[in-house]
Amino acid sequence: MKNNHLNIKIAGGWGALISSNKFLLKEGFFKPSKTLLKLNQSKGFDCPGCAWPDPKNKERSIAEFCENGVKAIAFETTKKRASKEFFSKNTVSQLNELDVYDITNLGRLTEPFYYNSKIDKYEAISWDNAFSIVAKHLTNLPKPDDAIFYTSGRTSNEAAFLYQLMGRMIGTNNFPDCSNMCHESSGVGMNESIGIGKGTVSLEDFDKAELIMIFGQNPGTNHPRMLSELQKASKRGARIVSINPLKEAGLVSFIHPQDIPSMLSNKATSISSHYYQVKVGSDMALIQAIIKYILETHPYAIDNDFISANTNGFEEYEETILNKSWSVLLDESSLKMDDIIQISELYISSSKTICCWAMGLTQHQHGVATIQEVINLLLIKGNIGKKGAGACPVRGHSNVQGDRTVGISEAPKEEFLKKIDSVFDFTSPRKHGYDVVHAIKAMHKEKNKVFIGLGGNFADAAPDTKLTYEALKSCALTVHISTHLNKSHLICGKEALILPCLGRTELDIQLGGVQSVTVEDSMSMVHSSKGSNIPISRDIKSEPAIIAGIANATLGNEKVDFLDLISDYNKIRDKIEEVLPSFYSYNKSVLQDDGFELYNSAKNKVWDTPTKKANFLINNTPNLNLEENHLALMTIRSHDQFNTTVYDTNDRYRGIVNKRRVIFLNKNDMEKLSLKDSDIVNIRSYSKDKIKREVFNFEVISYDIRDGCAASYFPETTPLVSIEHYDKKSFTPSYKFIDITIEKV
Ligand SMILES: Nc1nc2c(c(=O)[nH]1)N[C@H]1C(S)=C(S)[C@@H](COP(=O)(O)OP(=O)(O)OC[C@H]3O[C@@H](n4cnc5c(=O)[nH]c(N)nc54)[C@H](O)[C@@H]3O)O[C@H]1N2
Ligand SMILES: Nc1nc2c(c(=O)[nH]1)N[C@H]1C(S)=C(S)[C@@H](COP(=O)(O)OP(=O)(O)OC[C@H]3O[C@@H](n4cnc5c(=O)[nH]c(N)nc54)[C@H](O)[C@@H]3O)O[C@H]1N2
Ligand SMILES: [Mo]
Repeated sequence: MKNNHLNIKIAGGWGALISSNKFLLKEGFFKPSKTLLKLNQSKGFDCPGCAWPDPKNKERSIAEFCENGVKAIAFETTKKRASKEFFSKNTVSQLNELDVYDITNLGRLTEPFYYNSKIDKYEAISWDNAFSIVAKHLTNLPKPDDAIFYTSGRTSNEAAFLYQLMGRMIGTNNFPDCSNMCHESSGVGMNESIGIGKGTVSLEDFDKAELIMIFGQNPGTNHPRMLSELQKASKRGARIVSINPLKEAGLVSFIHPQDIPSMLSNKATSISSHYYQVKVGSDMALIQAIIKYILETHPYAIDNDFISANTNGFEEYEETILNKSWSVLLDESSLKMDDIIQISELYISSSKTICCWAMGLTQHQHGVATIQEVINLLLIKGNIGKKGAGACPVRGHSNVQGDRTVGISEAPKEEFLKKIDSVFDFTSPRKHGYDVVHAIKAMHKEKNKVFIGLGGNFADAAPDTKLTYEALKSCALTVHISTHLNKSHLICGKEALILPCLGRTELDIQLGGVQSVTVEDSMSMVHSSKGSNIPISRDIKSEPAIIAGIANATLGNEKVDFLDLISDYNKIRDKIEEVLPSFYSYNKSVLQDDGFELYNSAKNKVWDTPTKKANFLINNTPNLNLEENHLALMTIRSHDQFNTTVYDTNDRYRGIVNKRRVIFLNKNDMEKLSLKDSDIVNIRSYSKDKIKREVFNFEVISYDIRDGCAASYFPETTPLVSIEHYDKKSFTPSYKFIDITIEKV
């Protein structure tokens, strides 16, 4: 049986160029193309795609974007509209019959809409009426904690800061965030280990690293501009080790679509020098095995000076690892001894190593433990706080890191709350709030809550789809501040509102003139973003203006004059600086071409932990054994989607054309299960709550994926994710390890 899906091993190249043009044409070529010239330029706007940083201004090309950035821009500048005419023709029940591609391609929202449950339709409503409905609910809450304020990471620092202020003035810390489903395990794990929840590398470190290890990440699709750094590193002879159950084209080789000679000669650069296909979830044991091998056979490779000056708990950690049996570790790590020796020797011989990771490590029940093991690996050779080395959690949404920095957190630090209290003269609540998992459980159990979503698509992003839908439907009011129509708008509370907002590319004019916002990338660089396109409708507002409208209607202007703050966003930034001194001279610094870098303690070998040292932390490896004929399913992104937005139904690097209901399987597993390519199957998952969760009619695709593992796209397979399976410290759902069986239809 010939398998076409194993042959695509080059990312970028002509395919990327052709695809970019296709998306520009689909959405009306001229406007998106013109918009692209401002993308990621110092006087332009920040890409609404991923959080990968921009090069220094003088090194930026005129086209500082990737194929998937083009898709994001084409999508935002689309001609399609979800307008009042559109809603008058369709009931919410009818729209709910559509699949995720159809719903997310209905277009930009043009004015505020209120759900009329009598006729099951959205109808236009004025902004003032919309704000009063929200205010009526927020002022009549039985208790402040009945309000839930969700945030998605595209929101600017300014909007996020106002949002958390409003929520805390109402009296709650209920700020579930897309981060809870994403890099929370990195934040929680690193905070305990090294006293900061952010990465410790800059873009320049990629020019110096001798070894780059990439765990559980698919940069070819999700951070395509990272491939340029990897390409440079590979060309100068750095080793790149990929650890991934699935062979990802972007990690194999790459042609930069803006490199004309390479395009003409079709000459690709190899990206990974080494590729290890581990079983899903086994990275933690693998790292322990590497460390054990080094401790046993090459103890001289350990950086004892660094360890004694900077760390705590090494002896105990060393003893634990040395006492672990090789047979157990080998079994758990899912690789052969030869592989472990090879990776260990690469690590030993490198004097500067960067470890990168994304969702393949964080979205597990042992996500935090795995991240702490990565940090242990870096610490044994002093690879934190050194040029060319460090920890690189590659963030998702373009401002997910910034939102956290300015206060979107259900578990805020006391120091932050104290500052908020003194700057704004009120007492903010101290009780920690709900993360995503606990918000769903609370909405489901207690009913009649008020749910507000600042961006995002909670209904389809959160785990356990059926339960999440029931939870949202049981709310007294659901409100979504959004650019495009999505499923969350169709899973209505008893009352429901859609409040449409400007996108990144659009001109934002307030009383004080044209405004810009600011964002923080994955490497702690803060810079400004200014849209210039004429907004798609006169009746949409900026995110800060919508929040100020709600806050003003709910809280008045006695303590904080929200409407005055949004007249000129410099005023919001001044307040951010008052609360967070690391934003020193904020309004001036963001005007610099490259913005400014926030202070990063770990990078300076200052360890902001209770021990004042970097901590070696010991965690138990999980039991990942499955019953006979069960597989571990990871839910992943296709090349043509941005989280729950499906731009198109192809996945070029994996050879998938015009379909999404597919499941990637290893040939040996297919043989064992008597399956062949193109068979249609139902998938069932198993969880400790014993609830039967199923999805139907997926096509089998044989793929270069590790045996015992399977992969499929979300959100189609999210109904399989149990609400009970999450990391007990970060509360991140286990989207990457779902115990499943497959049944042929
Ligand atoms: N174009 C585009 N860009 C995006 C996004 C998008 O949807 N589209 N989303 C943005 C967001 S919010 C995020 S968080 C990032 C996500 O970026 P990624 O984390 O790259 O996204 P995923 O598709 O979840 O891919 C997870 C990868 O981890 C591997 N993997 C799964 N489980 C394991 C495991 O147990 N161990 C190891 N070693 N590997 C594993 C999978 O094979 C896959 O290659 O991308 C951001 N950028
Ligand atoms: N099964 C499974 N589920 C997952 C994951 C997984 O790997 N597997 N990954 C998780 C991860 S990493 C993340 S980050 C979450 C993502 O969760 P979310 O951030 O909630 O979801 P998105 O799909 O990114 O949100 C898309 C919506 O945001 C709105 N939007 C777009 N741009 C803007 C803007 O500029 N402003 C405003 N206000 N709204 C805007 C649009 O209406 C669009 O429909 O999903 C998680 N869910
Ligand atoms: Mo994410």
